[in-house]
Amino acid sequence: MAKEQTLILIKPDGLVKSLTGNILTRLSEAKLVIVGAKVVRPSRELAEKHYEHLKDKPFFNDLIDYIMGKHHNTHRVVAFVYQGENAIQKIRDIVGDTNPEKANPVTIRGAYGRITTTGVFENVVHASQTPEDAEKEIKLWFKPDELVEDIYPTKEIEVEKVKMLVWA
Ligand code: DAT
Ligand code: MG
Repeated sequence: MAKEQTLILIKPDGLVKSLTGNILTRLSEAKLVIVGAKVVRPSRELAEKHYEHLKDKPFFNDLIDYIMGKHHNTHRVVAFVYQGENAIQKIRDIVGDTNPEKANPVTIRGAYGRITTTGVFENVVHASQTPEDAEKEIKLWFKPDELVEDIYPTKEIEVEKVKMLVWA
């Protein structure tokens, strides 16, 4: 089997519950390699693109608010790209079912997730479901030079007059 990549997000509930260490320890059971990692403040645009496939669902707006941290008084998500053989399935097995109440209790979502009284699935982590999803998601959350492996084709572009923040 060829090497695969997968995007993992530690969602705001995972962060405010201080679960980062536990989650990374659990994910390390998959024996994969981390090729990208960063803390992100997700914009609404990024959140909506990430969950584009669910835009017609009744829970879409709540889902966007949740991933943007609005339910947890934060605006942080930690993003990782893991690489290795069969990475997507291996990680999904450790992460567990989408519905945290249905997830096996030994999985991350089963152990730490909950459904709020308003019906939001607070399931602690995101993990890509297919190679196509993984490619779309990794390209959304990471720039090519933020990964230590060249996993998708890149191109060089020349830019003029770019505004960017630098240290004052
Ligand atoms: P997954 O996150 O397991 O890949 P998904 O892509 O189908 O699942 O959905 C993305 C997120 O949307 C999921 O993590 C939680 C939320 N969600 C999915 N189905 C839901 C439902 N029936 N009610 C509330 N939230 C739901
Ligand atoms: Mg999904």
